[in-house]
Amino acid sequence: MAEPKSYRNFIDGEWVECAARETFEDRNPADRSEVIGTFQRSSQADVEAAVEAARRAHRRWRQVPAPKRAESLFRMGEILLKRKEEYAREMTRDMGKTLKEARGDVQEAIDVCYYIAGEGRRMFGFTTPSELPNKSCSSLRMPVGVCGLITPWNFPMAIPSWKLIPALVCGNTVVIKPASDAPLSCYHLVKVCQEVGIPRGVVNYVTGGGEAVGAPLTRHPGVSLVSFTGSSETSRQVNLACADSYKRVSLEMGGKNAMIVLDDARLDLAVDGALWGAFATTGQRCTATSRIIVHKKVHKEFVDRLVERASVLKVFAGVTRAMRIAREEIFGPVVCILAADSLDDALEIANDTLYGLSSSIYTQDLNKAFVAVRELETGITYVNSSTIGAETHLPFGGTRRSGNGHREGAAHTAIEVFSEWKTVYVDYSGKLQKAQIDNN
Ligand code: UN1
Repeated sequence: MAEPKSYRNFIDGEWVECAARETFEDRNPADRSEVIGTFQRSSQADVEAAVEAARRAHRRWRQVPAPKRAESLFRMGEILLKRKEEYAREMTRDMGKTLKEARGDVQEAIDVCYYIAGEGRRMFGFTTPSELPNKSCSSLRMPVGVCGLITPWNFPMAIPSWKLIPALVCGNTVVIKPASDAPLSCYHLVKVCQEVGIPRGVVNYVTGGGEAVGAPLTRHPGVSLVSFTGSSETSRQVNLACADSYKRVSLEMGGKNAMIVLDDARLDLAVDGALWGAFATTGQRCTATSRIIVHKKVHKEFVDRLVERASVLKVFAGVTRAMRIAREEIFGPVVCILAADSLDDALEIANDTLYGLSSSIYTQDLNKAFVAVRELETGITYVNSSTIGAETHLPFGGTRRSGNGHREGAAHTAIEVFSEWKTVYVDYSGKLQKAQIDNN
């Protein structure tokens, strides 16, 4: 067993102890006797130092041309690729997902780096004709400022990368607080930022609890944007704190994701998808399949097949939509099966939830698949595939209590989250021209 290491905060380019000089232990969830490391138990004073450093660094970082910022992010992808195995192994010890899935988590961060590196040379704005002669109109993307990033334990490298990398390419500086249950993968990500030469103060890493570190970050007047992934209840508190100080806030919350299996579905495929969607990462994904809505004609056969394959696991069949198990997010390897009479009935059941993150439908009928894509009120819909496995270059996020209208991942929509529009009018007529007046 390796000696537990002592990990520090990263503030203004230095690895420092927290002001209170207190630490907490990060233990291996598969073997609680293994201490992976001690991390700083930070508080408001550390948040303040980190925000101050980020504010100072922002003045310079925003002036670095975006293609240059992006080159550093590309190099981060190269380093992560080289260390994929090492970081995946450490992630497994840190938060318990299988090695194969941990590799996928690191890969997701690599994909984000490569994709966003290209954004450095895109980040498109718009030009449009003016209503007046000899005048140009355009709009540019500007950074938002200091971003407070608060990330969960279940995708401990992927989700920090969804937020950190787009924030940086847009010219923002950040203070990142990883989940206390799994702070190590985010530490690695921040180390790599340092290694590729991202200037001091641009990326700050502060560990500690939600109340002690997360809350002051959401309240701090020097923070312009908060991006949070976690439960709907904590998101509500984050949202309220951000409202007080007029911050932009992007929230990624839970799900109660439904998979519909119609009577013409390939059941072998649907059973494979159900097992993967419900039980991968032991169901600890916000995209996990937690309701399977099966057409009554194939209900018995589907349940038999699924139960046979999942016999070592617990499967809850014969559920009705009013039951708590069919309504509340469990975030564990639990799935419930509901019966439906028709596509319309299945869609109604699927939409009968407070959440709206992911959904899926298994059918061989293209017409029904497209109807489902249109009618399922979720941010993501899969056809003939389970509810998990989003790719980083497409918008990620949900409707209702799964999100607040933003889409992260690393898609162009992440650039929307982390940039501010500046509209520029250039009048080269050499005289005073009045919009809405002179041309009417
Ligand atoms: C999450 O569940 O919190 O789509 C994120 C997926 C992964 C990301 C999940 N790429 O399942």
